[in-house]
Amino acid sequence: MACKQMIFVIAAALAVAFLPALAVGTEHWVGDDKGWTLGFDYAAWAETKEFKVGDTIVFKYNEPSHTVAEVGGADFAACNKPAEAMVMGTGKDRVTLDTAGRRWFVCSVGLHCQNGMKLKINVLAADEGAAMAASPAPGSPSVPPPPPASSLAGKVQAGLAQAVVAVASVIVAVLVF
Ligand SMILES: [Cu+2]
Repeated sequence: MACKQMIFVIAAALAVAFLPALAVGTEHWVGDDKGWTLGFDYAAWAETKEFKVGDTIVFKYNEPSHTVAEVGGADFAACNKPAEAMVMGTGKDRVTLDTAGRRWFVCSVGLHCQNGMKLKINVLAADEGAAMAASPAPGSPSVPPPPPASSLAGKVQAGLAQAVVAVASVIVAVLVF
């Protein structure tokens, strides 16, 4: 009996410890079932999605009708493809979103970019739970964001924090004066 309970507790602890590591990123098919094509609003499409570090985006199209070139923000705005830009053309190009921040993609064929084949996304850092489990990155604030006020646990925590601060202030005051 005790042995079984022990195994359950260990299994539960392991599950909690390793769940974030097992979490698999989302695969976003650009343009959903329309794919990477002319006559599609990729800005509106991107608005409906949430891109996170670890996710993948897939550009699906009939090659060689289109390409996918990753460019900088200014080149994106101007629909310019610099000579050194990385151009993909497999018809099913996968891009792993390995860092947080903005990324810009255009089709480098003809005037396709000017005609709307351009995608700008903002990649968010991995979710807070995973971020907090990992050691904080250098330069990142060590204080976790305050819990949402709506949650009871958050209110209790906030109350406790206030009490601790109040007690600490009293102790400091007593020691100083
Ligand atoms: Cu194109």
